[in-house]
Amino acid sequence: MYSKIVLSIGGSDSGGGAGIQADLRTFMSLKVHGCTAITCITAQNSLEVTCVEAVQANTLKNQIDTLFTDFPIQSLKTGMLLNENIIINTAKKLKEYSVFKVIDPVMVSRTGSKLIEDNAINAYKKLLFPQAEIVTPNIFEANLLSNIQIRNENDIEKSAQTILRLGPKAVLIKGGGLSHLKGKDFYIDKTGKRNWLTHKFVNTSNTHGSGCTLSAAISSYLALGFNLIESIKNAKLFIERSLDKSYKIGSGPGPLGHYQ
Ligand code: PXL
Repeated sequence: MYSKIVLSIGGSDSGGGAGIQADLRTFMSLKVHGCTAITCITAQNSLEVTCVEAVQANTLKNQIDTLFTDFPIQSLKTGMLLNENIIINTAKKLKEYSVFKVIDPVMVSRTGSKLIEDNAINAYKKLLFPQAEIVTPNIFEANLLSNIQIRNENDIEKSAQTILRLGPKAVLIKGGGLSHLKGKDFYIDKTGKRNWLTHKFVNTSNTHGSGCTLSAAISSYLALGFNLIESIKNAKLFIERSLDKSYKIGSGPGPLGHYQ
């Protein structure tokens, strides 16, 4: 029990639904030990993000180094990195550590909140994607990363190919932002594998933090020894179960129910 260790590098969601709070609940549910390096603090509820403050560069670096000095971490995920500076510092630090890296390029939430500064996107592409085991954008993020307007499956496949050329070993584009593609994600990797992965559609508006939960679950299964495709399939089943148990706490979309 809890013999594997996973690190989440990302932002705090004061509402407890997304960000590192969702990641920690995922890690606990999947029985891996979760630790965190916090990049920024958001003030938010289910309707809006009202304020964001970045953590100082030195504090971020120290969180990462201090953890790796003592813990045999198997995998990590990055979530909300907010700005170019944080991305540059994180990428530099992560080069020193050879573990599975799941990069969730958090830029726009599914409800449309902007979670990154505009000039930061290039740093993601240049510095973090080449280190990634997998990159997991939603369709809005895929659009920004590939400059391809996404309306259908064909656009998603083209966008995934473009993002794969930026250097990650694999790309998973989450279709959930398009109503006819809920639960359908497109996978492509460097070995030439490509596949649409589907899970049961769960009819709920309580999806806040589903992207964070998916990347946290993929990194957990990688730490537990599953290969990448198995990790994604297991993570999608976990999302399905968590959506089944999602609940409403405010006026907007509620969080997933990770406890099962
Ligand atoms: O869902 C992406 C996300 C990641 N990290 C934090 C967030 C959100 C969305 O609200 O608040 C901290």
